[in-house]
Amino acid sequence: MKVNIITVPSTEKVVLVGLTNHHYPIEIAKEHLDELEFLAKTSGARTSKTFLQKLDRPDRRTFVGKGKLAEIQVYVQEEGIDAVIFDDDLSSSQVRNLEKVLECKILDRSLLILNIFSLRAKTAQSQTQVELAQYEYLLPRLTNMWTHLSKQKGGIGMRGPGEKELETDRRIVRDKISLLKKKLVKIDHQSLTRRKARERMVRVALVGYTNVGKSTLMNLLSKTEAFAENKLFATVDSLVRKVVINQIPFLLTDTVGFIRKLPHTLIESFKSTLDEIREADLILHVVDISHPYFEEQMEIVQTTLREIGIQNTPQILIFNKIDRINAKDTKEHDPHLLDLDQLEKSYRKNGQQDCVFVSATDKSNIKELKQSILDKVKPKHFAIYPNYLKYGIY
Ligand SMILES: Nc1nc2c(ncn2[C@@H]2O[C@H](COP(=O)(O)OP(=O)(O)OP(=O)(O)O)[C@@H](O)[C@H]2O)c(=O)[nH]1
Ligand SMILES: [Mg+2]
Repeated sequence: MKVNIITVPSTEKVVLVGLTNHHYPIEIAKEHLDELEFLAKTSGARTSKTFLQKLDRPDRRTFVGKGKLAEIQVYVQEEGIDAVIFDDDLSSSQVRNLEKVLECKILDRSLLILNIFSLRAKTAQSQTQVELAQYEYLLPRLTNMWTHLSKQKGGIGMRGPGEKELETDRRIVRDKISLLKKKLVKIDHQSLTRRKARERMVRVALVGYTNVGKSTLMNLLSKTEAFAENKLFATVDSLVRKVVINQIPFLLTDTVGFIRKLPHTLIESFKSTLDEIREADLILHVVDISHPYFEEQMEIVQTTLREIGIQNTPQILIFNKIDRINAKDTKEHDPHLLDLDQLEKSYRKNGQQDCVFVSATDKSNIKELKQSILDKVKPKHFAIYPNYLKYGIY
């Protein structure tokens, strides 16, 4: 059996639904929906319309209120919409209720992210990790997802939703989960051996929100071709390259980007990929400074790092894409944008000693970036190889 949790083929027309309230004022809620639209586009779908409702908390039965639901229903029917995507996680009963009214595919942000990850995963390791995350997502929702999925092409089966079948399917999914976990242990063991076999070298990891330019910087620093693209989650597997600056070698890792509301099952099952970050001696936290909400993105990255158990690894903050805020027309567009000197001062004042402002595409300030990486890597390198220092090899 292969679970093919709802996918979004490129031909599909979708609508997006989110809430605004005192947690998410209208500006922020709109930005979240913009990001959801970018996720949908990355999945290959076309967004026809977005709906935003002012509601303190999601309606227990249908996420949005009755009136809004009726409005969405009319639109879905008139425009022949294929799927409705909600910005927050839906419970299984919400999915069922919404499906009854809207009569089309119902997805939430987590499912969409899982979908993108499964399209992007290239290695056996990341494919297994994503598949595990999908089954883990599915298991608690199986009761009602069953009807949901069984109506759709690529669902997990085509039989009716009788209790007995449901029990059988729960068992099948549980068996599958334990099988995948076993498979992952084996793969993890191999990659651990590989990591151990690497030369003892200082390890540096590129970390950041998705689409900030991590892979572009990786390419620049290591002169390789990591896959970079203006889509979310271009990178799902990690890539490790040896980089040498002024004769000091170190290993640089480029890995999966973070995003708000990253499904927990994904964090769990990507544990071994995230080990690359956990084992790093230095974190390069890349920020897209041209993004209007870059500070919220930074916060999400720091929270996710804490969630995966990374607290004290030294960091360099790399503010990337300065070409976009230097560009005159962007400034006119976004008058609140930013005096870089001011920003640097305020970060230093807040105890962040190392920050660099760069553009990976027009290669500005890359020399400064390399110098600040070197300043951090050098002492660690000589701590591993003290004799080199003693004999004055460098
Ligand atoms: N204007 C501008 N664009 C940049 C810069 N750096 C990267 N980009 C663009 O930003 C987009 C995303 O770059 P990636 O390097 O794929 O970003 P990433 O952080 O690896 O993204 P994920 O792997 O999806 O998490 C691409 O279209 C890049 O060309 C920069 O300094 N300036
Ligand atoms: Mg990338």
